Amino acid sequence: MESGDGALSATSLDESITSFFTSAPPLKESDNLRERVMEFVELNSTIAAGDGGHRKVVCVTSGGTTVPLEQRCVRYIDNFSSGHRGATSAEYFVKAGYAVVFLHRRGTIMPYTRSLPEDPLLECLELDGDSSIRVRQSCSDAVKKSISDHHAAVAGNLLLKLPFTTIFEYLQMLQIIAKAMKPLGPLAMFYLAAAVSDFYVPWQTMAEHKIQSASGPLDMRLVQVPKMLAILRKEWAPLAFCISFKLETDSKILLEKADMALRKYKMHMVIANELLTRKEEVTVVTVDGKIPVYRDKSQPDSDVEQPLTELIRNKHSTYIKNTNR
Ligand code: 9Z3
Repeated sequence: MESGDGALSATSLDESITSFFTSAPPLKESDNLRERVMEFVELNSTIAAGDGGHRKVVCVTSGGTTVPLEQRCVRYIDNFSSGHRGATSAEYFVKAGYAVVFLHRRGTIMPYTRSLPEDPLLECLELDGDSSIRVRQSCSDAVKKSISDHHAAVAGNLLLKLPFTTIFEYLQMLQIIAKAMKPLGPLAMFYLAAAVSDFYVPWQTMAEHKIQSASGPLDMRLVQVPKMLAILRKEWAPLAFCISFKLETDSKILLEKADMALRKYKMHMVIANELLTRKEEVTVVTVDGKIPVYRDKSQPDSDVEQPLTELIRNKHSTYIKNTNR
């Protein structure tokens, strides 16, 4: 059943969530994933942070989810996201002392690789005689920095990288991560930058084999992906600080849609961004008002994620203080 604005009523939403999870192909190695996340969370929850409290943990989601059209998938629908927002933000959160669960689309930009060329293996390495390999001088500084920052993050238990491809994997993994982070209460944060499919083909109605073009035009029914933000806030991790992103290409509807998402899913913040300007500016939408955040254009290597994550960290700290009172 749909309410006036095209949204599902609470009961229908519950039903569509149950139906999504029961019909999704089971996540491979889900027990192993749960154990790894729980271990990461537990370990970090015992570590004291500089501010006198315990270490905060953020789940950063990054990259787009795919919607398979066939069970033995040859074709799929994709959602645009290079992974730049998520990877860059993850680096800043680690630098600020957060432990980061990085739930990312396989093959998209990873933390600490931004300053490397597109094909680092072939572009940064060269043969040194017949049996040795060395780093090209031109790449040397960038490679050293990437390796040492990445090593420090992983060795310090500040970065756990978990890849997904499909919408089924993404939502099942998000549920596992959120439930594992629930005991952290307000110290947990969700920074949901992944571009999540709005429509999917339910597994049981999906063709098993490659769809044949000889059968004529393709007629296929896509079902709405239930919005998991509501259940994340209500059940999976009710005390966590939750930030979702709203992407539009039409600036006229962007802020209104972000405001709707904030209220409807009870997010603490919605970050509104437009596809073309997303690297220059975003607007942080909260119940107290809208804050524009810009990249510092006077600095050639600057990015919008630096001021954005700084603002978010401050809001998160205030939230923790207010929640613990
Ligand atoms: C975003 O809006 C991200 O900022 C971008 C980042 C995907 C634009 P890049 O990875 O781009 O740096 O290339 N992510 C959320 C998009 C999304 O699917 N939001 C949903 C919606 O708009 C709400 S959960 O309905």
